[in-house]
Amino acid sequence: MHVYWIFNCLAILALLLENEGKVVLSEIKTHKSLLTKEVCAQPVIKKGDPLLFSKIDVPSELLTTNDSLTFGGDIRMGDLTGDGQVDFLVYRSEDNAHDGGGIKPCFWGAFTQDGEILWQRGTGGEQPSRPGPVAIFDIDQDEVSEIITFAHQSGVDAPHGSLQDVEILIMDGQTGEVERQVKPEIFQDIQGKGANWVHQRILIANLRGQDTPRDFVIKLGTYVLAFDDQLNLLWSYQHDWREYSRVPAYIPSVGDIDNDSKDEVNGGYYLLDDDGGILWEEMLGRHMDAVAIDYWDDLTKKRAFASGFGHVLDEKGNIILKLGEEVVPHGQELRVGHFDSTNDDSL
Ligand SMILES: [Ca+2]
Ligand SMILES: [Ca+2]
Ligand SMILES: [Ca+2]
Ligand SMILES: [Ca+2]
Repeated sequence: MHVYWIFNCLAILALLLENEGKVVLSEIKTHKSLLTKEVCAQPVIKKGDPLLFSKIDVPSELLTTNDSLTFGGDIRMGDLTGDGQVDFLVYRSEDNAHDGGGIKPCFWGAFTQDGEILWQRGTGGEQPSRPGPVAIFDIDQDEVSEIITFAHQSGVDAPHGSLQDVEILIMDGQTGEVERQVKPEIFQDIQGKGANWVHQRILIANLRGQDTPRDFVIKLGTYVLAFDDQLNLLWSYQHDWREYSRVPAYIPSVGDIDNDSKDEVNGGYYLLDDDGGILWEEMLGRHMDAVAIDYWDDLTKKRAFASGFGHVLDEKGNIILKLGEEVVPHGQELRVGHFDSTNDDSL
């Protein structure tokens, strides 16, 4: 499914998928500009075409206008009301970050599929230029989703590219009320710039081997931080790679690679144990844009995938596959899938 955020309308495009002879239609919303009147009047649907199902306007109260553009912001999806139906959260950020990155959210607005506003918090804000640190997840397992988010502190003066004016909030998804609020001491020391500073995503993880994930990991420039559901800092990791094209993955990945029911963190140049210990570190190849932890050659063990020069490694750093620079000179997005059914006997 492809999701786009286009000014004041949510656009979700889905594909018609052939599934054992049946056509499966995923839920579809689309922006009006993507659908011509002719298509509306007489749709000609071909396999693989996106198809309009319905359209949801972002409630006007949740929009802002800047430089003659009116927009909602970046978006997250999740069941905020606990009724089993997906809801939406738009957020915008202070522009006090490199390249307008979304690292300092200052506005959040939640609404349902029917366009009913659930709540809003904050004001103003810019369209985040990259996906920022906002996640929807039931992190305390009370069957209601929370919003885990960084938040700009408007009354705090801080240098450009610094986290000194940022705190972490856990908000009730249904009401937007702040349940927990922490300004980690380590934020005083963290600042960044350039391409490696504009990607901040909260990665939900199970670092403590609980029944369900109740922790999260986030990469902030050269740091990786891990928090529990009480916003305690579990551990931090820092590396020294800073040069463009020679830095670890913009966004790490989490997964249980050593079968201890706890998640490890793959950054492409490093693999961190669930407690933040270093399992391996190596500058494997340039442009280590994307990584994953998933099954590859053995259905009992996951592997670390790394886009830079096309690597697959085990938890000890042994290279299982290396495609090399000639084949993968700039490995950008990486996905792991099961495409070759002829290998089924070996898996
Ligand atoms: Ca809902
Ligand atoms: Ca909850
Ligand atoms: Ca593990
Ligand atoms: Ca482990």
